[in-house]
Amino acid sequence: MEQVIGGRLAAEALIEQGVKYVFTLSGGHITPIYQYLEGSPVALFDTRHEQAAVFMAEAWARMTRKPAVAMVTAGPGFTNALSGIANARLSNAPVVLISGCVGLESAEKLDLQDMSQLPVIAPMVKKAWVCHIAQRIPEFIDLAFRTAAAGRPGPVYLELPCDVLNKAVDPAGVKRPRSRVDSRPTDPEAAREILMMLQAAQNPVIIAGSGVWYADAGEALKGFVERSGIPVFTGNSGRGVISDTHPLCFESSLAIRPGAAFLALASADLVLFLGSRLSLFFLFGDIFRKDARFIQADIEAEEIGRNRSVDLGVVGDVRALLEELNRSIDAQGIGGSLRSRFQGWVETVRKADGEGKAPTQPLWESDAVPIHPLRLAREVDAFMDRDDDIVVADGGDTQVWMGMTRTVRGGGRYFDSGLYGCLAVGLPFANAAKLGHRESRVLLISGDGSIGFNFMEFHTAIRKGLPIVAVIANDQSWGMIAHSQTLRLGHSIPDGTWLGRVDYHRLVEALGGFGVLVERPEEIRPALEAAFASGRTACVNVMVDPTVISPGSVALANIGGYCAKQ
Ligand SMILES: Cc1ncc(C[n+]2csc(CCOP(=O)(O)OP(=O)(O)O)c2C)c(N)n1
Ligand SMILES: [Mg+2]
Repeated sequence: MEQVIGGRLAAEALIEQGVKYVFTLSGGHITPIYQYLEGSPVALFDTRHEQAAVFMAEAWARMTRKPAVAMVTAGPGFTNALSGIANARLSNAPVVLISGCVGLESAEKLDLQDMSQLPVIAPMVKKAWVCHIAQRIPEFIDLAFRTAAAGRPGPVYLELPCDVLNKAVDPAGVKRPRSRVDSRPTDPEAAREILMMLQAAQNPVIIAGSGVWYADAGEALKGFVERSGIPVFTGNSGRGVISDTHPLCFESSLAIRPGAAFLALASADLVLFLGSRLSLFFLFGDIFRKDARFIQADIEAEEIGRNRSVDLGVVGDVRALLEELNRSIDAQGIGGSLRSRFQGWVETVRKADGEGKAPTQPLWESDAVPIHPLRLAREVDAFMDRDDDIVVADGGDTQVWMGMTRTVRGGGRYFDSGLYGCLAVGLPFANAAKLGHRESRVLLISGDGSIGFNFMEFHTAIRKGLPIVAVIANDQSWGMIAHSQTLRLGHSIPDGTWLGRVDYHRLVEALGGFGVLVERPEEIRPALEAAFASGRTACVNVMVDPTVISPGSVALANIGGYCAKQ
């Protein structure tokens, strides 16, 4: 029988998994896989930096809620991918990173691009493997996909040495498994207990995190919120699982967001914490009352109880739990009494929402020159008003301002770096969003510092025909760090925080895109219109006030508990 090489087995396994894109940057060690993907149903999507390839895979995985593949070459290709993997880990994105490496036979011979890759990445991923046997490559690829998606999703790593990829083997001995588990277990007893606790509560809140999005539980959540009349907040990849425009949704759970979040979270007597984590974004749990009844549901048992003890922990699929809650409310006929019980509380939260937004209103409407960054965020939010619009935010203060402002109308429609806070995600995330949603408008708002890391992804967008619009909030500095230094030291340290004026829009024009400069607030909307109308990859370079300090900078100035001004 005709022999096949390992690279072909890898390519065929990716095709078999139904992969649409492999996000990648080339290298000799992975050419045996490229060779068999060329012309196949799996497209090679090549970026200008391996980090960008992994960020694209992260965004793709977060959008589709399925494993997404990044492929990099041995040594430097691998090390360039690491920041992306760390980001995917903290955002629970099921990224399958496939890396080449030197041949098994040349270990320790001083071969090109040699390094010991597995021990570096093993602690960063759910699981890491080297496949030593060419015939077993399809099994390992199946294992990688299964593991990335199982339980709480997250990145995995598969290393394929180049001599394994080049090895010719008899295809008769190859197993080609494709296994999927799709059971959604929950405990019906838990739903009954939750309803009993709710019937004794006065001021409950629901917090919906990325687990709600990954479990595709948006509809079930909406049904539960409408049945029970409990105010809901969303966080991280959970943003949009219920629309911010829903009358019972009070937008982001971040306390720095103008609105009701701070009051509601700090005064709730019962918290239903669904598929979320008690991270810094909840002051490690301290934002809640100590005596609040705390119910936490998560797919991962180890997550329950992190940073605070719980009154009820439910391990399982959050959609199954919400569906069970909805069934029980209907069966017991208690929806009406729950809704009237919490009606007054909802009014209190609604009032807090209005009062919480009032001080920010003049800043959202500011006519100041240089432009107030909140005015820019508001213009972006108002312009991107279609249900299927996608907004990506990257940067320090820029990301905070946008997070304080964005109205998210659906799941998978708003992306930022998340808890890892890795600057540079913007262009790769936006490119992935446009690639997956050609019919939707995709806008990136990025800090001027952040746009620099992966700037050549403008070129990727242009080459691949992705007409994204990138708005740069240009404060000519690493603003968040400058501001936190000002708060902490009384001044910012220019070496390390000041970048100066750069005509980013002209750089994008030089690459073949559309560029426009904006210096006055009334120019923002026409510039956005022109950028989208151009049908090209566009850069709107907006000069904003470098002196305005976001609440994120205030938090950063106090990081680690240090807050004394010297
Ligand atoms: C990869 C990476 N490097 C450094 C940092 C530290 N950092 C956090 S915010 C920030 C400044 C970001 O500047 P810019 O993108 O211009 O946004 P701005 O704060 O000015 O709005 C820096 C350097 C980080 N989070 N990630
Ligand atoms: Mg900046």
